[in-house]
Amino acid sequence: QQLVFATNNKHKLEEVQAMVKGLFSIQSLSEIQCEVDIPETADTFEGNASLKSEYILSNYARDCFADDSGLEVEALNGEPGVYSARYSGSRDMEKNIDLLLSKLADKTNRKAQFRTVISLRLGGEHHFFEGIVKGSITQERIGLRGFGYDPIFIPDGYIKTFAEMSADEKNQISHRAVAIQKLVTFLKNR
Ligand code: ITT
Repeated sequence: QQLVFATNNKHKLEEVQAMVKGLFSIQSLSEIQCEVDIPETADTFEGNASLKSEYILSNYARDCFADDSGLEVEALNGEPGVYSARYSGSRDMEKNIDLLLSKLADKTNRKAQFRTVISLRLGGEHHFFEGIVKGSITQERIGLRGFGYDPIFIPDGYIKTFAEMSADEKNQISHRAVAIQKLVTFLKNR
């Protein structure tokens, strides 16, 4: 089984490649010579994941999946949510994290969750898989690994951020791991 993974995010690609090793094989967008930044104009994770997978299906006629994800902060009514990649208006994660921490500065409720929605296009069918990990937002950045909001997110039951974990450790418990596990189970049962 070979699936195209419709992402331009090399961190997502690395994480998912490690998770599905030996189970199925992934082709990246660069491997199919796709250089486009697929437009994400929807206002839900499902909508954006669906746009990304649909682009590959209609332009390359390939079975594929896409991951749309983000951080949802309770005290900010779910922000940054689908706007996680461009919360400050640019893709600069330093600015995005600064903005988030400043909006939370006077808040005692630091609860948040990461959410991933995967859209799978397989043999003309369309399926979604969701993964959520609950946790809390730190006062400042801690740790140098991972990507995105990892330095400010501590998953429930842990005392360190995703950015302090090894890739293996994050890949055991992350939102993306939960969604990919559901995808793997689905593919196994076919
Ligand atoms: P593709 O759309 O090409 O897959 P992207 O980076 O634009 O890549 P999203 O639209 O799904 O991905 O934006 C998600 C943003 O949420 C991402 O840029 C990160 O800032 C953040 N994010 C997603 N998963 C994360 C994770 O596991 N750890 C930390 N931050 C994450």
